[in-house]
Amino acid sequence: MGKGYRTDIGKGGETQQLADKDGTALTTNFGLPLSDNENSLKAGERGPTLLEDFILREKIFHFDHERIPERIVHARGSAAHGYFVCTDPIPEISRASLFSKKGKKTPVFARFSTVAGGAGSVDTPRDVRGFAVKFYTDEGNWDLVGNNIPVFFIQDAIKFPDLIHSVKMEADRAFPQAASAHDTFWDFVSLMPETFHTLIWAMSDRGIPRSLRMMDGFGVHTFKLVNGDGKESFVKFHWRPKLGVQSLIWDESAKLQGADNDYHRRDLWEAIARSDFPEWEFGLQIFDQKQADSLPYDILDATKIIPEEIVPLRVIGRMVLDRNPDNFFAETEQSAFLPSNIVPGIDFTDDPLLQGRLFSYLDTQKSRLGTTNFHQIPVNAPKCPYANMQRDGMMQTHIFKGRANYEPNSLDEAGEDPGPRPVSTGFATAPQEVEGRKLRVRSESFGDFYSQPRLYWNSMTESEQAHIASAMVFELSKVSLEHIRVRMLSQLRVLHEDLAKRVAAGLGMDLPAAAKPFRKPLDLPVSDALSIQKNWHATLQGRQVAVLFDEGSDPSEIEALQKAVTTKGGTVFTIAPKVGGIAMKKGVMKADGQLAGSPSVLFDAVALVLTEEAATRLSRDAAAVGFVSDAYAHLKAIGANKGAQALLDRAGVAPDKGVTDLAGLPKAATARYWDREEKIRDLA
Ligand code: HDE
Repeated sequence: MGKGYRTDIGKGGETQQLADKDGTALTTNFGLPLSDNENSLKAGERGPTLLEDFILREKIFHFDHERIPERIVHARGSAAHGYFVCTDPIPEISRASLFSKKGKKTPVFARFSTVAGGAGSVDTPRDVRGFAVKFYTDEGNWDLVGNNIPVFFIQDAIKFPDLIHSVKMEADRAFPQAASAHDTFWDFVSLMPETFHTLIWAMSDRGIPRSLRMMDGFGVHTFKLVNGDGKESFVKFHWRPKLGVQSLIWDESAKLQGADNDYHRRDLWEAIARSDFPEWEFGLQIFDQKQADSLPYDILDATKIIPEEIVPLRVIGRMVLDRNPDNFFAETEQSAFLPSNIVPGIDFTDDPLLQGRLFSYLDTQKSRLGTTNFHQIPVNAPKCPYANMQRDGMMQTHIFKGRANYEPNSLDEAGEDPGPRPVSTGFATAPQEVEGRKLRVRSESFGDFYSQPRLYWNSMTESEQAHIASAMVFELSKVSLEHIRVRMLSQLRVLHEDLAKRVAAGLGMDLPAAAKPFRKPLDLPVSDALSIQKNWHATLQGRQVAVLFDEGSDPSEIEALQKAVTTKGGTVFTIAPKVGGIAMKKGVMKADGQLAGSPSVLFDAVALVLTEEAATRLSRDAAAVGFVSDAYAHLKAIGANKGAQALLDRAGVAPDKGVTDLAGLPKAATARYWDREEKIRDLA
């Protein structure tokens, strides 16, 4: 019987686990040591509980208030600590201290999120992903609160509440959760063509990332960089994952929602726990006013990208996430990101979406974290000294000394501490000429809604185009009001006739007349940088191979595969019908997972190491057949030994480049087999 095992409950706590000899004493919140954590105070052994029981009341009172309001958007998130290191200093462009020296390290906290779902919702819906990074610089916190898609749905902050109301669960019925495939979202977007650029990104494979470690990040808005002489440049911020961008197949992402609700959260946590640290390059697109004026769109419009072929990325640093949070609530949940947190050397532009965000994020923290002192929560506090005359408020934890809570003061003349004062090197807004009439309008330079989504469509591979068209068919098929579908089709005709035709055919609807655009779309030059498939990293790093085995399997075949995969940076997860131990050709082997609970959607490639007998037996098991047929349908590499043939046949696997013997699997597992798709799925 283990230490502290209790057999005799009910006598008043004398059999509890005790910390008398070692360990930490259990106390109330005010330090009173407790002798019993099992029983409330009662009038008589079976009698009513007494109001006097302050210990019970304190415990329940605290528990009752454990939850705080979740974020109104981006509620579902996962985060990690790490660092940013400058690899190419840019003092001639920005005086920001974190970019000043090669090798300079700045601690960071990064939080990734979905947008629409609640805090407990699934990790793999079709959605934009948040990509928020807090840099704890030596001149204050800089929060780059971005997304994995470089553009946003709307141009002006005043439309944000409407956009979010439309995409979240519908107001009367409270469904669907974490999904854009419903009437109100498509009603809104079909009426607002400025949404189309972000919409086509979200409908593409970018909307269903394989892993948080395999997503781009973007600052979205144009910002300013300012050097020590006050010279300004425009900039767009980019994060590029070391593992390359990878995405799921839609059917896979839908199945993952059942197989592992925490698929992305677990993947991030486990990678860091095994020291396989996620990493991104930090790149800048730097340009000046002249270049900005030469573009056929407005750099203040957050629905536009500047293709990398026009302004290339200059990589100046990298971010490594190397530490999981110690406590989810204290750190991830209470982290507060503010686009208004900038540092000397970085400044805002007049992008009307950004300008609205500068208010919203500060404001929302008061309702979420309950106090104006949320900056004192450790994850939010700067790591450099900070001091001002802000005082008091709920949950004040600083004990300020002296009388200097106003400025200017002359208390130093009386020998008292005068407190902090402004410094000449402190932040100064980049001066800018502003004149004009007060107007509630949208600039005409923001008026082209179709050219860039068309550019995106034209830049995709055939397979990526098929995914976009099919995603739109899927989503619009869930729209019950026909006039919304018709309106969307008429809009798609302006975006691209081919896309409109394919979506109409997929829905089984006639093409309506085309919408009348405010400005006729341009045919912009294709940007290969936008395609995931054209930029695929053929690597095993970060990828996981599942190995299915059963009675009689040869352990040496599994070991050889394990070695080949791990030496190339991949990981292996073994699966068998039972986890407790399987009698192998030689000895007994325990699996990491049980077959029914470890479907192939969780892995990047699968291996079958089976005897003929086991393969025949497993051909009658739906979990085994589904394991193989799903891997095939999700365009994954399948490696099999000779014995496994019966299971391959039963699962309908036809030979192609992605179906190989065990020796060929480590190489095959670096890819997905897009060509296979037309053989197994009707795409739009
Ligand atoms: Fe946000 N957004 N947003 N957003 N956003 C929030 O702030 C808002 C926008 C983004 O991990 C909220 O602290 C407005 C663009 C991320 O904690 C809220 C507008 C981009 C996160 C808010 C936008 C983002 C948020 C909710 C239109 C990419 C999660 C909780 C003007 C550049 C941060 C919170 C985290 C969170 C408002 C548009 C990214 C309500 C008003 C564009 C990554 O303040």
